[in-house]
Amino acid sequence: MTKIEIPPDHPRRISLETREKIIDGHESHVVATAGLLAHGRGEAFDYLIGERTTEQAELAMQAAVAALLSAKHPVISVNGNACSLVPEALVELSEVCKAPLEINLFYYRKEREDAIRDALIDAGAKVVLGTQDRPSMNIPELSSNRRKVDVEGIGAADVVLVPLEDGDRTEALKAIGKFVITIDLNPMSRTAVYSDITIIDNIVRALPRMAEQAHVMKKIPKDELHQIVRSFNNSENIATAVRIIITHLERRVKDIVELRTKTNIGVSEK
Ligand code: PTJ
Repeated sequence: MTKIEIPPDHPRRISLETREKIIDGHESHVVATAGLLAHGRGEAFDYLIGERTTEQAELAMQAAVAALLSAKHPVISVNGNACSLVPEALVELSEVCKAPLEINLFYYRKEREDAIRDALIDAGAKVVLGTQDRPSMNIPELSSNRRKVDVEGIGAADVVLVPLEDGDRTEALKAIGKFVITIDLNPMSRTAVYSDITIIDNIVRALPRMAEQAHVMKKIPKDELHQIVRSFNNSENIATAVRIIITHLERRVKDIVELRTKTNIGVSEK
């Protein structure tokens, strides 16, 4: 497969490099074919929020890290897209928060499970839960492949981080009493709406930042961490994220009109 050379000064360099990672992940069976489409949807929403981490997302990340650090049994669920984009950050966050990584796939194929496990081990993971040779149980509320979870992982967890999810499982995890954290660029997705903490940001920016925050926040006493989680309001968080998109779009419209006026684009000679 011929790789494209992305010029260092290309204005969309980061976005194109991230796209290459997803394509590579697809070629090595880490990413499902549907994962390519899910990534495209994420790209579109990232464009709408201005391809940056907002202050609001930073607050949501803080609350999420506080929840992971203060949990009795936190777990990080890993799918193909998350593994292809941020394997090292997943391992780092897992280690700092003592939250095991569990592979949990919507489009299950044994070769995908093996490829994801190998990629996580290459990134430094010592233990990977959720593989077929491990004891499993079913989430009764769910009919998809994601029903099957590791008994020592999501099965026993009180707090679960589920990045880039489909909505059904978030609802099912909530129905069995888990505290659910998600990372989803779409503030209107069912996952975003049903989670306890929704980080509306690109996983490529959010996960490394959360690992960084976890190194600092692990020194905070547990009761203060609980307080950070309790004072976080996810309804306000989601509403603010939608308003940020609206404001960003209004600014973009102004910029576009100004640019076209200045450069005379679209002014035809009559
Ligand atoms: O690896 P599998 O088999 O478990 O499948 C994983 C996918 C992602 C294909 C599966 O969970 C799926 O179909 O998900 P959805 O329903 O398409 O939802 C994915 C959500 O993630 C959408 O709301 C996207 O906007 C969002 N998203 C995509 N890329 C990113 C993202 N959010 C944050 N960062 C991204 N890079």
